[in-house]
Amino acid sequence: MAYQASHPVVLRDDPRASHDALLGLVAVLLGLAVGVLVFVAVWMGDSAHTAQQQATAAANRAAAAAAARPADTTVETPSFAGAAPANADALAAAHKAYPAELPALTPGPVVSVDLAMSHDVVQIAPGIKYDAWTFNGTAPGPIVHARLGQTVRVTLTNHAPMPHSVDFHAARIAPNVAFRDVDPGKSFTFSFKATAPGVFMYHCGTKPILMHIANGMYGAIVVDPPAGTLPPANEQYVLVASEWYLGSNGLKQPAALDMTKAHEMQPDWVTWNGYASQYVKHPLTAMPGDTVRFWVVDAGPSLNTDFHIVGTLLNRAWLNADMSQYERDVQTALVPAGGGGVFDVKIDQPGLYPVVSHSFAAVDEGQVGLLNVGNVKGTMSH
Ligand SMILES: [Cu+2]
Repeated sequence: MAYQASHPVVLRDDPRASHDALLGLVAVLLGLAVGVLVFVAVWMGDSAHTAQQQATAAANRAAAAAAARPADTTVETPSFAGAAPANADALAAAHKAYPAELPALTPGPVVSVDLAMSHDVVQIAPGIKYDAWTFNGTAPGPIVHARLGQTVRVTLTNHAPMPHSVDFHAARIAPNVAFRDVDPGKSFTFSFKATAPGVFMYHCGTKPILMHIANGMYGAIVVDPPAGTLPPANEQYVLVASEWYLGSNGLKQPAALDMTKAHEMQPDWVTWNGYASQYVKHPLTAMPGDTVRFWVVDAGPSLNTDFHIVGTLLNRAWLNADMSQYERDVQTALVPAGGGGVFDVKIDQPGLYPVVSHSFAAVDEGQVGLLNVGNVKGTMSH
């Protein structure tokens, strides 16, 4: 894989730099004051000993004053979690939710996937703008759906001002060839055969990969096992979990990535399909007694998802998207960063069932949606 020569650096105000400069200035001024004291003492005929005592006393007072100052409480990476404009509720209602429905299969031996890579401002929560890097203009990129044995032909076109690439976890292929960087203005096509069923992540693999994934370059590919081998499902939804690390609140100007927060794994927002809580306002739907299948990918870049649906159990859990076997009646299933899982629920009682990561910090940061069973009215009180 070609390494990128240079990367944009997110410039951050460094409060310590100005703090240090101020300390330096105080030190110089103190030094001057001491010098003047010494000069005046000598000039007045006082002994050098007295001047020294006075200078020492002045220095001691300065040190005591410095020690008495409150500790430096400047936060280098403030959290912007939960930032919201006054009309957030109206914006959430007007937001067009990312379509979570599993798209139809493509007939024939080849599934063609066109991925245009570009830099776009996206919304990641009501009123929160983010300078994203995307596949086809959205984060996550398009959901790809293939059948085991089909050939997936991927065409990348780079409209961005820097190299990007794509890494499909569903592929068995030499990554130095297929996942290579594509320069700005260039196109590149590669193909792989879908040799394992499940749900898999795809993402930009250009270094630093943390930066490219955190900025929005990821998506999901579902590979169906042979027809008739899975229990039938009435509804099928694809959910991609991801974290967002913001350098500003994103209210007026789009926020850019804060790499320090990304390294510290301290997100501001965690989302299903790229937008905080979008399926609370625009719930996923099912009817009582339906089998609902969730194809879940955790795009990270770094945090796992603890998949859980409040008010039910996962009737079937194909953990790690191993479609050869499933566990029954699972309460919470781990979907690791860079991994996937497939989960069936069958809910008989009408109601609103929250779909969450049971790592509840993530819920507070937006990783929650609702499954509305039976078209009930209202919303969750919690
Ligand atoms: Cu990239």
